[in-house]
Amino acid sequence: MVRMIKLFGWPTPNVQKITILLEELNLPYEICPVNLDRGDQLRPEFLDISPNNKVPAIVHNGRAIFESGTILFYLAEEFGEFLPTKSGERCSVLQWLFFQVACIGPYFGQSYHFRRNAPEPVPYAIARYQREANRLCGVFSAQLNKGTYIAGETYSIADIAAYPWMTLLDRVGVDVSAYPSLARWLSTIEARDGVRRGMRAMSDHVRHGPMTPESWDIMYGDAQFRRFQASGVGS
Ligand SMILES: N[C@@H](CCC(=O)N[C@@H](CS)C(=O)NCC(=O)O)C(=O)O
Repeated sequence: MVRMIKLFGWPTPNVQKITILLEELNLPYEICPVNLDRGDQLRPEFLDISPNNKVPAIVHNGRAIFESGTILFYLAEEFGEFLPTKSGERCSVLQWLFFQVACIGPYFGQSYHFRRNAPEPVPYAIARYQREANRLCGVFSAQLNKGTYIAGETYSIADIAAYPWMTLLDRVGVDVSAYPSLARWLSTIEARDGVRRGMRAMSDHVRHGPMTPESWDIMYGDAQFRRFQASGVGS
């Protein structure tokens, strides 16, 4: 019997990776919303589960796991799908999974931030992260010239990790028409039922309208540091 998985999240690309995998695996799960605009991610009870104050996190069989790449790896291992067992193929999936969490996520995230959320325009940062987002799409697209999926002919957690971020190309300064293999891959992935369900899973919680000054402070301002100042860590 599958014990219910608790998913702590908010409708963001890193959380959509997990809802896609859960839907693809047809697993029952309970969504525990962590309202990032309100600062739920900074509450002590959430920090016990996710010490870096970020979503996603899961709790399964009494074990708390944070970092989206680790959660994808754990669920694929635990339920025996979307991660090959043979060492060479497995390594190929893991390298593209790590490429997503180490490169695509952070650089796309910064490109998005400086284009949409920075308090003042910083042309160097906008150009720097836009160029890097484009360079990474070049790497991804070149790999997709060699196979249907990012790690070859088998759909895997590496595709699942990349997809939600690749739906944001226009917001990070990338014109998808410059990357035909990436455009072809996007259509292949978005046609999957599990992907569609996973992308919609938290749509009831999407914020409509701009960020308020209070939520900006929570996400990017002093609120991120108060707990360290209060405990004396890092002072
Ligand atoms: N490396 C982390 C990144 C997670 C992350 O950046 N989550 C964002 C939303 S996409 C978040 O929770 N931000 C809240 C905050 O920074 O306070 C992962 O892949 O899980």
